[in-house]
Amino acid sequence: ASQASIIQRRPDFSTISSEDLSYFKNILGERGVVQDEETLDAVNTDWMRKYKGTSKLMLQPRTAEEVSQILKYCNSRCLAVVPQGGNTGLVGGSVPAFDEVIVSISHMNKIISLDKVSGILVCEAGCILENLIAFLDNQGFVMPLDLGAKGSCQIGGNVSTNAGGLRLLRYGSLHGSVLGLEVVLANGTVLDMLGTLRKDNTGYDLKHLFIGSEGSLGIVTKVSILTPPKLSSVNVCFLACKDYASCLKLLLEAKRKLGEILSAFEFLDHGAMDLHYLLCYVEQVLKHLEGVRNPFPSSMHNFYVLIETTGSSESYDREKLDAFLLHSMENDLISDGVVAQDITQASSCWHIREGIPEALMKAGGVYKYDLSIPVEKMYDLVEEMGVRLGASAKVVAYGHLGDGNLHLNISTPQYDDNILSQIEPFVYEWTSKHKGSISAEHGLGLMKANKIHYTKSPETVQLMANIKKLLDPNGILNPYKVLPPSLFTES
Ligand code: FAD
Ligand code: S2G
Ligand code: ZN
Repeated sequence: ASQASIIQRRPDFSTISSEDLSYFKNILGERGVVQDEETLDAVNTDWMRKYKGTSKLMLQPRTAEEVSQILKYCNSRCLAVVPQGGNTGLVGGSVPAFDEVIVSISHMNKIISLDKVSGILVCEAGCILENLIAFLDNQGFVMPLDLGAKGSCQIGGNVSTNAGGLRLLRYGSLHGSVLGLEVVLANGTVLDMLGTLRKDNTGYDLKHLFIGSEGSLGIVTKVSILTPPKLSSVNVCFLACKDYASCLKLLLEAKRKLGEILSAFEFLDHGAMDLHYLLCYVEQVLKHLEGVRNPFPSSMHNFYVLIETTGSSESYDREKLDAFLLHSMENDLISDGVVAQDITQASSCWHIREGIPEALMKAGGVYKYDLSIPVEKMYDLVEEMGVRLGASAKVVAYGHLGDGNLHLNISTPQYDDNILSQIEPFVYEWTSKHKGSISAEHGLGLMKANKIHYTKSPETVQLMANIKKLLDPNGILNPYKVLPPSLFTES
């Protein structure tokens, strides 16, 4: 809301009328047109409860054809829309900035096909990530991404934010694993790019435009994605390091000694481990890690690393992992740690890492910065931020160290503009100076639509705006997000 107060609602956008409602009821039926207060309150508010829109209408199409009819009509009426998946986005992209019509993809959640040899999955965009993970598990495959929001986020939202997550180190970006998309454009055109081929070099590969476009270029209605085979041997260890330099040495050692079986390398600092709610969880976890002494007493260590290996031979993998751990201990890269003995212990270790965002939300207000930074420099920013803020806020750092992705979170009892002014623009200027990215995986949304210049050149941003104007000339798709709104107001 504070962000939207800086921007003005575009006067050329219409407001919904009774004729509009009749039209939508006619194509979607009563159940596809939602106006009840309680539901609207939820879908107007983002996961962090930081952004709140004033939409009076949510539409729930069930087919790409219905999405096409909705967009064609909204385009002709100049009604702005915001596509919404699981509403777990963290940059204010999934909720209206003002009264945009919410187009929820949730009811488009069918699995269409799985090629059991190639592992190519075709499904509707509203499939929840966790459901796809479960479906594939029974078929001997895995999703090439996993994130803490898997219980709610949808594959269409994952594609639209080019989500990274906990397995990118092993399976790469969605730009590599997504083979095809069906997308509906602002004028209602249904773009069938739903190829299932690994190699297709016929013309411009347009699907990549929509991966990471955050609902600003089209609505994703179907996804075709390459899913890797599920392997039999998974090991998870949770290790403690005395300093950040040891974490970096450990990362290099893991890449060298674990090599092809390394499937995740996550880190969290003392500030993260010290979050009250996370500590409570650790106590809970340790209760049922019988006989495991607590290697996590936050007072003793400064950094924690979660390493996962995934391979096809338990004995081979354990031999590599044991050699790696022994070498790391002998060279003082780790000061303590546990190796999960079974799937329960493994998921408990993952829950500690995945539980940080929730723990932060319970601690009060949180300012989130999802940054790509050269790993050698990454923790310098955390320390500088700590000096800047002193006792006024708690600086918490964690993230996908294997990808050079820092999640810098500033935790305060409540949101406070004085704190914000000490963080921004410093954090963006620092990142830009170190040739980093001000958004590694969460996208730009509303929060950073005016910040893209810290990472992209003016010519690049202008070309993005030209593409946006070509595909959505009336600007009705997720306006005010991703790119500076000033590029779309008639000067
Ligand atoms: P939404 O939040 O509904 O929407 C996100 C954006 O995509 C919006 O701009 C929306 O307009 C657009 N959109 C959604 N669906 C469509 C569609 N079908 N067509 C076109 N546009 C669409 N993100 C990461 O990258 N890595 C992480 O590790 C990670 N961990 C998280 C952990 C937690 C606890 C939480 C709450 C979030 C986390 N996120 C992470 C952020 C978020 O989960 C991802 O951005 C996710 O991909 C959003 O999916 P969604 O379905 O919730 O999309
Ligand atoms: C993660 C989740 C959001 C955050 O946990 O990997 O992407 O920054 C984040 O808390
Ligand atoms: Zn993340």
